[in-house]
Formats: sequence, C-alpha cells, structure tokens
Amino acid sequence: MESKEIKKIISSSKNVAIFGHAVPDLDCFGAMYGAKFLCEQLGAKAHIFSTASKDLFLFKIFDYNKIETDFDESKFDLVLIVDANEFLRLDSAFRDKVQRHKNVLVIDHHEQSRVESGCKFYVHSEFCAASLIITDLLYEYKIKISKEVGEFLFAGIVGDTGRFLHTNTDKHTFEMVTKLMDLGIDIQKIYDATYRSKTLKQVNVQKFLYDNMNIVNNHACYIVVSNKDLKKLDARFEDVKLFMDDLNQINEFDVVMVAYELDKDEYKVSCRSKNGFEVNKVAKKQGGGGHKMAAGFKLSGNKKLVAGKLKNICEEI
Ligand SMILES: [Mn+2]
Repeated sequence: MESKEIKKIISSSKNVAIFGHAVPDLDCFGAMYGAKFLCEQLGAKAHIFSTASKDLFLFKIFDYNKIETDFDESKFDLVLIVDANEFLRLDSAFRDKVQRHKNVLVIDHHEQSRVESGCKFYVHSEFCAASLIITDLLYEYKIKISKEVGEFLFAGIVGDTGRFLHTNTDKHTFEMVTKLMDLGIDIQKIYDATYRSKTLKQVNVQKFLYDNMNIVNNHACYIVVSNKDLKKLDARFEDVKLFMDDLNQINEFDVVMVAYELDKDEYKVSCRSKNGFEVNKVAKKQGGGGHKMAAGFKLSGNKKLVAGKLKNICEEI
C-alpha cells in the first residue's frame, strides 16, 4: 500500500479507534499518540484504547487521560493498529472486537509472519520504530507537528532504538530526529522519565535477574521469573522488561531470554540478541515473532517446566 492511500483512508473516516500491541512500550505509545494527531489533522476523530495501568513510567510522558478502555466497535468506521500487524499481538481485552471490524488499517514496522485477511497494510520493517513511520507520514502530508506530539514521537524512536544504540538506528532515524528537535522538544524530559527514574524496588528486580542467570554453551542466557518471585520482589513484569537491554549488554551473551509469568503457568519470553544472532527466527519457531534482535514468544507450564524448555531452546542456538 502507498503512503498516500493512508491519507485517503483516514480522511474519509469519521471516527478512528487506535490500538497498539499488548504490554505497550514507548514506541507503541508514541505511535498511538502520533496516529491520533495524524487522524485529527486529517479531519477524523480519534480515540486511543489501552488497558495499561496508570502508574507506568510511560504516563510521565503520555497523557493517561487520553486513553480509553471501553471499546464499542459500532461507533467507529475505522480501526487503526500501530506497532503490531497480527491480531494475536493485541491486548486480549480488545482482540475479538478488532478482528470483527470490517475496516482495519495497520501501520507497523515488524516483519509480517502471517497476513491477516481483510486488513490494509502499511508495513515497513526497515523503519526502527512505528513512531518514525508516523513521523514520516506527518512530514509527507506537510502537517505541522506540535511540540507535544514531537516529544511523543521522539520518545517512541528513543525507546525502540534503545537511545540510538540498536542496529536498527540509521541515517534516516537521525535525519527525522533532527527535524523533531527543530520543533523545540524537551529531550531531557523524555530521558529523565525513561532512564533516570529507576526505583530501588526495580534495582532489586535487576539484582534478582543477575542472581538467576542460567548460561548455556557460554553464549546464551535464560532467566525465569515466576509470579511468586515477583510477589517476593513486590514488583510487576513491567519492572522485569526494563532490564532486557541491560542483560543484552553483557559481553559474553549473544542471546538473552527472560520468561515472566503473565497468567498462572503462562509465561511470556522476551528475547534480545547481538553479534548477528537473529532471535526472531527462534521466536517464530515457538509461535511468536518480532525483530531480528528483539523478539518474543509464549511458553506454558510451571517455572521448572518453562526453565527446561528454555534450556533446550538455548542449546539449539
Ligand atoms: Mn515498535
């Protein structure tokens, strides 16, 4: 699909419902808030739907009051999914209703492992962030970006590039970030909220992760965090996710996998890799997906069983 078609689709819509993936991150929120602005500038009303809890660090940047949880699909003539391209990646609270909708547009930067029928796709995996795709569209349509939205988009790009560290960072990333800087955005505000707000409780989670590393063949690491562990640490899985990039920075590891219990005996495994190891291939084999160096999948079973499965997966890498 061409970028000008997106403009046509949104301009001819009255009410747009915007969704991102489950367990939203900076890029997901950056893209959702940026997409809301894009829709409004093209004359459509837009609503963001998410079940994210209010006390996440994300809401030091994004306005919590702008998100809604009660989705009535009959009120919307367009559903816009950003930063995800499969229904399976959506929050289960909305998945069925979104899937039933007749008019679904997807704007994303993840590689497509399956193509949902009936949806219109604008998927470009060469982009480091969904927020960068939205930034590009805004510039292409010559829409003047507000300082606030510029900060949202910058936050999304910073999030998915790990502060311009990951290999997805390219010349285009910096070109567009320079344009966003011209809007007078406050980048320190974003960095303070994101990287200078670690609590002592979160440091205990970090300590737990370092104390519970299982190293396979001297190059792959897996860690399993059960709900019981989280309770003991008085923490949530979001606190675990904060340290994925830290673990990936350890020299000896090519691959890092951290499993955390989302529901009883249902684990989400977040993966990171470097040195040319492509973790999305591993994730795909397990029914998951993602990017080459950052991907995820699900495993079921108790802590011991999940640890055994992860050990086997790591041995094959
Ligand atoms: Mn993303």
